[in-house]
This record gives sequence, C-alpha cells and structure tokens, in this order.
Amino acid sequence: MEISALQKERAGYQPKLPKALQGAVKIKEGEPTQSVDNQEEIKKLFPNTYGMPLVEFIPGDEKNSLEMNVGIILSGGQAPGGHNVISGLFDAVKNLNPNNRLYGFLMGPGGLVDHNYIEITPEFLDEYRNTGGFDMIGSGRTKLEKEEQFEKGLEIIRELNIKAIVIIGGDDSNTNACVLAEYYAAKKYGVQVIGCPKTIDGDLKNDQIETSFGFDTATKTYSELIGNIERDCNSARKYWHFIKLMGRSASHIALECALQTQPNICLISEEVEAKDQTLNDIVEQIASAVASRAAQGQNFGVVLIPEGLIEFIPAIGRLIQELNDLLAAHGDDYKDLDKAAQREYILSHLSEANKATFETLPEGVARQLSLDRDPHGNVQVSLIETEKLISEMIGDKLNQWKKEGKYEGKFSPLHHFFGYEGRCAAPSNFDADYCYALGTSAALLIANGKTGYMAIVKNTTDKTDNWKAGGVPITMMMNMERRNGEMKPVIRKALVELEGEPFKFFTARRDKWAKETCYIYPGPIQYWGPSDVCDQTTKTLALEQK
Ligand code: FBP
Repeated sequence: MEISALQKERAGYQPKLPKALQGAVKIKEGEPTQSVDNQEEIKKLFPNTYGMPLVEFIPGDEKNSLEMNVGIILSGGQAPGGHNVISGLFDAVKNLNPNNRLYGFLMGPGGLVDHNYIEITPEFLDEYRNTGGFDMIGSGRTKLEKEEQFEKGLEIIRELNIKAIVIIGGDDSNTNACVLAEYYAAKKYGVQVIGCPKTIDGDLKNDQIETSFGFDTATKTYSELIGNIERDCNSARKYWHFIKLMGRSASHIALECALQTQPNICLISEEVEAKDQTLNDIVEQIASAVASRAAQGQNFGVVLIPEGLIEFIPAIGRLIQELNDLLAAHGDDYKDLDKAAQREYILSHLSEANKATFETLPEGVARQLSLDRDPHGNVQVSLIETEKLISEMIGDKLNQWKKEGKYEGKFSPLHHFFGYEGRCAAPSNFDADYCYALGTSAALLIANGKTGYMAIVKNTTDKTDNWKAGGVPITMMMNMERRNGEMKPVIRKALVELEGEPFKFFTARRDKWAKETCYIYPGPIQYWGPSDVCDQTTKTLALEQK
C-alpha cells in the first residue's frame, strides 16, 4: 500500500499509555450498580449481567500470562481512532501471551454471523497504526439481536477458540453487545463480550464515560473547515453560509464547533425541543439576525445547523414517532407501492394532527421521513437537506419583510454538509492516545474474566499519565425506550444538557456573535509542537470537567 509522508511519520507515533495501564495491573471493584431507569424491567431482561460493580485498574503484583484469543468488530459509523483501539487491544493481548491471536470480523457485526474474518498480524496492523478510518476490517450496521445470529456467531467463536468478542460501537451497537453478553452468559458458553464507546456524535457519554472516541478529531476537522469558510465569508462579505453538521440526534458536534469557531448562529436541537419551537419560529429567529446584520451593511454570515434538528421540532418529532410505528406495523404492504401511492397510504393512516404537519412539509423532506429506517430504527437524517429547507424559508420571509418595508439587504445563501469529511480523519493525539488506552482496557477486562462491560478511560482532561481506566457494566447505562413500535432496553443517549457548562458558555456569548463578526479560525489539527496546541481536548470536555 502506498502511503503519504505524513502517514509514514505518524505510523511511528507511540500513543501515550496512562500509568494505570502500564505493567502488571489488577482490578478494584466498586459497589453494585443500577440501570439509569426502569431498574426492574432491565434486571429481568439481563439477570446475568445486571448489577455488576464498576471496576478500576490499579497496580498489580504479577503479570498474568493468560492464553486468550480475541475477536474484534467495528460497528456503525466510522470514527477516528478505531484502528488505535485495535492496536491497543492487539499489543495488550500479545503482551499477555505472544501466542494469543486477534481476529477481526469483516464489515461489522455481520462478519461474525457470516464467519468472515481475518487474523490481524503484526505486519498487517503496522500499516494502520494511528490512521483514521475503519478500512482495516470494515464496518457495518447489521443489528445483532436474534438467537440464530448469536448461535451462528458461536460456531466460529468455538472454531477459532475465541475467549471474548470486543464490539466497538455507539449506543445501539453497545446495546447489542450487552444483549449478546447476556445471552452467552445465560447459556454458560463461557464467551465474554466487551464494548468500546465510539461515535463522532458524542452522545455516548455519562457519569462514567467522559467522551466517545472520534468526537475530538471529527469536531476539530469540521471546525477547521468552518473556520476556513468564515474567513472566506469575512473576505468576500457577500454570502450567508448554511452548514449542516453530522450528529444523528444530539447537537454536541454543532455546539462544539460553535465553541471553536464562534459563528453568527448555531441552532441546538435540544433547545428547540425544550422551547417547543416550530420551523417557522426558527426561520424568524435566523431571518431577524440576517436583517439586523444587513442594517449594519453586513450581508454575510455563518449558520450551523445540527443534522438531527428536524426530529427535535416537536410537531415533526410527533409525526416521526407515528410514522415509525406505522412503517413497523405495515412495512410490507407499503414497500411495494409507488411514490405517490406511498404518500396517499401515509396520509390516510396518520392521525389528524400529524397529517396536518406532514402536509406542510416540502415533498422531499416528507418523502425522506417516510423511507426505510436504518437497522436500528433511526430516520436517516443525514439524507435530509435541512440547511436548504431553512435557507429557502428564510429567503421567503425576507422577501415578505422587504415588501412590508421592514428589511433592506441582499441575501445570497450557500450550503454545505460536513459529516463524511471528518469521520475518517487521521486521529488527533487525544483520540490516538484515548483509543489505544481503551483497547488496552478492553484486553485487561477480558483477562480479568469480565463480560457485559464497556471499557472506559477517565480523567481525560488531565495529563495522559494520570488517566484512569477500568470498565462499566453496560446495563448501568440502560433504560426502556420505544423502538420500531415496541418498548426495548437501550443505552440512554446523552443529549446536550441545557443546564450544562458548554451550553451555558455558548448562550452567554451568542448574541454578540450574531451581531458582530467574532469568528475564530482554528486551523488544522497539529500532531507535533507545543502540547497546548497538539494535545488540547475539545472545549466541551474542558468545560464539562472544569
Ligand atoms: P454512529 O452512531 O454509528 O457512530 O454513526 C453516527 C453517524 O456518523 C451520524 O452522525 C450520521 O447521521 C450517521 O452516522 C450516518 O450514517 P451512515 O454512515 O449509515 O451514512
């Protein structure tokens, strides 16, 4: 494989491993845990993996030389650092015993079920150390939920003499990891399952998980691009840039990018929901900012829009809920209809209130909401062009105000969507170190006989040396939620907290950013140089942990 000069240099980077993970370690167990909600139901569904204690690694006396083969799966959307989780796991597994083998299941959880795998060898792994992407073994969104999938997986697990499976994924994939761990424990198969917190969306976090990996690199990459656009915008002074940012539900990415770049406007879906705002309210709010900048002769600006916004507008959220149930219940007869008949079908089945909302939506958006969900039951919001929808409506509003003599100015919108541009970026030093430590923790959880745990690394705003590592029972993060028309146990997603420090920091400054031009141009991620340039965490993490 041909590689760039940067990749060559970067391959030699040795991730900084926290002291807690160096040398011989042992486990310190805490108190038994409880799920975040619906304790009785979750306990009943997970009798073998519920209530386990939190664990932390502390210095141990002797090195364990356990023989154990391990299987690894990358699941869901790409996030920078995945290859480093595999490197950390590989090095730790080999360090325990050089005969140990690491197998990578190909193209996501489906690889386990279909027995598609490779053995990860040192030479093969070396090409991927500190690189972005999931191309080492590929990723996929197959949902592991059925008994026959678990049993099929077991066949190859037995054949390869695998002791444990590590699933690197977001909230949905780790929910599946927990279900799989429970199933193998209930059947007493002796196979362990460990999860690892991944997602650029940043919504897999809680009291135990400070951040999901990939969020740091992805937001720095988007912020670099937003900064470049801001500088262009401030140079030409003639466009309004509408930038949609990934993050299927939560607005952590948009908020973090706003903190890094100080755009004129950043919408936060969680606030829209809390204030019960309509699409029209949002349009008026942005149009007013455009008008007031125009009054100062500034016909330019930058607006950040979180990808998940549409689902958080309460009326549209209610419509999506009903559509989810409708599609889950009537999926088959609906699928074979043509476009127009599908629309008719939906309109004739929706309740009056949701029908009214559906009819007000532009046809493209309505159609997108009525298409198949991903395997986890999510609307594919990355395909909805919210940035165009909103800017078009703002244009209409400004024209109306112009006619009424309330506004004078020029409004030329441009549109961007940043998502795929950042998901495979070369990991920042933070993500490279964090992921390597997560992989090492996963290996040590396995060596200590744990199953149904997620590997964790804490204290991440301190120097790497002082990071702490251990595991959290996945059941601790679960509650019951409605999915595809049924109540299911799932990991609770972390949305932007309106009382949290990052949001408060933003709201204290946003009026000034809207009126004046306060852009910050963060520039590209740096790998070498002063530590306060190369090793800084996200602003979100810094504010949350301050
Ligand atoms: P994960 O939750 O699996 O990490 O994926 C997150 C994400 O990148 C979202 O931001 C985005 O909406 C979605 O994946 C896009 O999905 P796909 O990769 O299937 O296009």
